[in-house]
Amino acid sequence: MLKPQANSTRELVNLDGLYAFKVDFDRSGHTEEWFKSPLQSDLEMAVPASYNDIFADQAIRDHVGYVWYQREVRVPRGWAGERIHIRLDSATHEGMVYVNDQLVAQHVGGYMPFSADITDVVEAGRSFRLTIAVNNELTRATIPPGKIVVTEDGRRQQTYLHDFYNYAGLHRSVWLYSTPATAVEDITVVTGYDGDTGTVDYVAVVLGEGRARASLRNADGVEVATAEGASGTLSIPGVVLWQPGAAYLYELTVEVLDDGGTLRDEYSLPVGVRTVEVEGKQFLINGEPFYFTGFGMHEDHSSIGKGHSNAHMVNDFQLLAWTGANSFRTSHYPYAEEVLEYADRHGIVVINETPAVGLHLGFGAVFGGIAEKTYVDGGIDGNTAASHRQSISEIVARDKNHPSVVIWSIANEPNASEEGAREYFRPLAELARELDPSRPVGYVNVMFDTPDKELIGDLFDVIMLNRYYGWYLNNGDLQSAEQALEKELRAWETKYGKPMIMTEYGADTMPGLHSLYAQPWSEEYQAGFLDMYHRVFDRVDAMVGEQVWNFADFQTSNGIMRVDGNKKGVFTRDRRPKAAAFALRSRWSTLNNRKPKA
Ligand code: GCB
Repeated sequence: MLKPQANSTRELVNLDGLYAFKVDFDRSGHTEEWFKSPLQSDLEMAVPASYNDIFADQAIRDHVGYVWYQREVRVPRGWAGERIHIRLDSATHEGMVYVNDQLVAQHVGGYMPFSADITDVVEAGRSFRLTIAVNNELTRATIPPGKIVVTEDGRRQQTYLHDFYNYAGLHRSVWLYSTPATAVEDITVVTGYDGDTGTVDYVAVVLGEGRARASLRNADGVEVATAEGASGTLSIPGVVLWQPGAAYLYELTVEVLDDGGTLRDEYSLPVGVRTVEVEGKQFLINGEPFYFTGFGMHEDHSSIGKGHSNAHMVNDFQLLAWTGANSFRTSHYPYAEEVLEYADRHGIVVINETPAVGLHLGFGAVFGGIAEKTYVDGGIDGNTAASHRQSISEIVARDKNHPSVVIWSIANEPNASEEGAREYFRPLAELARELDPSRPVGYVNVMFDTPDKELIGDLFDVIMLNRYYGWYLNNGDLQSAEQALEKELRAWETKYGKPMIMTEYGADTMPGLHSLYAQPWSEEYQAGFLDMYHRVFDRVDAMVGEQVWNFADFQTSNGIMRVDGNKKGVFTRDRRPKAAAFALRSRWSTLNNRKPKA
């Protein structure tokens, strides 16, 4: 799936800004056909942003169902004869797009782009009414799953088993773009090298009749390789590899020409030449053992919620660099494409995660309900699996060409010990491998599913663990926590002998709370907790990475475990450092992608 771009054959118009906005409180928007006329509402809403924290209105914040966005859009007059498309970079969790009176696209899955060819319903030089209905509902058939409960007085409430607030709306950009009739529809690249010769295998999907050719330019804009055809291999003598911390990008251009040699379409893609492999207990990037440092993150900021903002993104990447982090995980959903593009350009390594979080119905007890069995009809069943397959297919389709992405994480903390887990996960692991044989695949394991109980690790290439010894277990006793952690990590190492990454470890911390003692919630406790984990990681061979939970404090749903959200951030929600940030900076700044010796 190619991101729209402007070039000599394609045009692109950004549709971000203010939209008329109406909340569909009594779910009448579709029956009353709100898309057929101007929305009757005084509210306006900014795109991109979550709408929940924008209005000082509890009913809007808690609304379960559709909200409607609307604006006028003018099609540039020069677009006659082109194919015209509308694209939403995301609509969380379902988007229905109307052009004037007509439904042109519908998509479920809140963190992925979708588009529609609207050539037949719009006209160059004329304007149209764009209406977008966005639904925030999560059910057992969606990824992530959730459940809507109805209170005795008839209010619908959204429940879910994941620890971040269910922000909704148009979180990413909206675009109008043109493509020629003969067009490059998709490109897949896989890179490698032999000695100092790099290879870029490319496969382009071309719509319409034409002759395709490919060329590759280096970072100075000098052409270094060419090939004829819609697929082939480009060879780069004296290749400069894409390395963690030292990104280098070539530019691949695929062109389509007609019989007379006239250019019909072109599309350019940044390409980093690098390899990723698992060998024994090591994780190799370009054949060298790589040690992950960094965080699990969230797309989360005050006011805008999960809305993408380039200013916040750059600031977050600067703070990653400041701590010396070389990687992060897109916990617990795919982030905006701009984030991966930035990581590509700056040599940051990414564990890219689907939105499959909360697939453990035993967690009901933790989130204020009851513990249920997971793999039963009406629970995590065939309907959930169908959406999960869609999530995996879409994340690979969108992100397969990013050199920064080195692992697909297909789920966070699913139930991996209950009967049914293998049956559920085997086809999903196979699907991920089939869609992308070039990258390791993993899932992230929850603390209840210890090596003696866990049933699915052999289906994956890497073992990714979230552990909270010293917080949810052994709270306040880092000595016992250290022993328990080491014992468990050694058991994993013995069981699978695969590379292991700690994808979450962290302690809730109140900024400004200090203590001489091992006092949970204090800044010193958080720093001491992380230190303890690092001592253990440095002693266990198979550990190939550490990603602290979390980069920054973030918003969650209400609950007895959270005071205005999750406070395990090393930075506060407004990105001020806690003491642990300085401790991490001093450890990570000296590592240079290598594990320290114990
Ligand atoms: C976890 C989850 C993460 C939570 C975290 C916590 O295991 O993966 O989403 O936020 O624990 O702080 O409880």
